[in-house]
Amino acid sequence: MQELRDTYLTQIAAAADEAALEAIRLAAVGKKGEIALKMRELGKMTVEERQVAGPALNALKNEVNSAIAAKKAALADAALDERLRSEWLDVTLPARHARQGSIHPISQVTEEVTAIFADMGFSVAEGPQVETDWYNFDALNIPGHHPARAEMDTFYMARAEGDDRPPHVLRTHTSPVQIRSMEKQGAPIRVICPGRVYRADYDQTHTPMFHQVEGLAIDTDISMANLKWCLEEFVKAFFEVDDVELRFRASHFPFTEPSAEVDIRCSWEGGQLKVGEGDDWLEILGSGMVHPKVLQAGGIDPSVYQGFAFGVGIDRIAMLKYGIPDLRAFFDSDLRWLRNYGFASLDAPSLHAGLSR
Ligand code: 2U9
Repeated sequence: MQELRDTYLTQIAAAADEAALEAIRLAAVGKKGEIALKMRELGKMTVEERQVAGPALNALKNEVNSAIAAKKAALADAALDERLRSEWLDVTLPARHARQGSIHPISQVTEEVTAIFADMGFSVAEGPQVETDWYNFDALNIPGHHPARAEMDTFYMARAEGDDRPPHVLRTHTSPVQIRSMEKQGAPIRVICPGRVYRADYDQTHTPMFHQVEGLAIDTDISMANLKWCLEEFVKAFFEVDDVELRFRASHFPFTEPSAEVDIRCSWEGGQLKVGEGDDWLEILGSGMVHPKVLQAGGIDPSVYQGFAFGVGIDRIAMLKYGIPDLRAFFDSDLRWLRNYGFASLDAPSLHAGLSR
């Protein structure tokens, strides 16, 4: 009996894990374990023998059970200690460097303008930045001899030597996209075309690449009154004011007749632009009724349809809305100026990536 006790207690002390412990328990005190077998033999003993062996076996069973329970608790403690040792986190370490970016003001303003016109039923169209001279000029009533071609400071693409076709151009406005939309979908049409445009011009207020949004609405009963209402709604929404006053100044563009430049009433108190009040006027866009020749070039019958069009310089209205004084800021890769004008960083990579956007 003593031998049995020593064997089991030694095995229990040496058990490496719960599984080993369970195997010992089954072999020792399980229903078919060694102690149970010995208990079954009690019946064959004399009364005297049984009085000694019975309590001894019971005591052994209890002792083995308690040794197993104690060892089980010790193993659990050791496992917890091991986890505490290996799974610690040093919260005092410096944070991992997160790459930071920001939405570009031009992108944000393009989205703002697009959303406002989308609310008024305009769809968005895009087109190539390298255009034929037909789409960029002729279709827009700017023939080869027209002074506007020279004035536009066009970038011409080189042709292969011996190729006498007229060169492609970097589009000088997004108007070609509207011609393409007219050809593709016909009238009626309500479309806005945001995008990059190019003119060989570089000074304080001009960069060789800049951004426009142009709009076009064509139907059987479109007038300048519709144009004015649309632009008023746009200006109110864009500058986030309840009221605006628009002033149409007669102008000239080859692709519209009549044409008007549009000013908004404003004040410049303390260098800060306030739209809708004050005694100043600020020019913000050009517009007009689409020239019949342009409708025709886009495959739309000018005796049935008429339409309005407008063009806005995105860079310019972005500067006005966000108080950005210098065009060069748009080409600066330093994020500090963006934060200065209130452009928040894009979501930084985080532990919750995928949930936050
Ligand atoms: C089609 C027909 C007519 C688009 C128009 C303007 C007037 C205009 C300027 C605004 C500032 C260019 O970026 S800017 O320098 N644009 O004044 N744009 S009407 O007229 C169109 C366009 C497409 C088929």
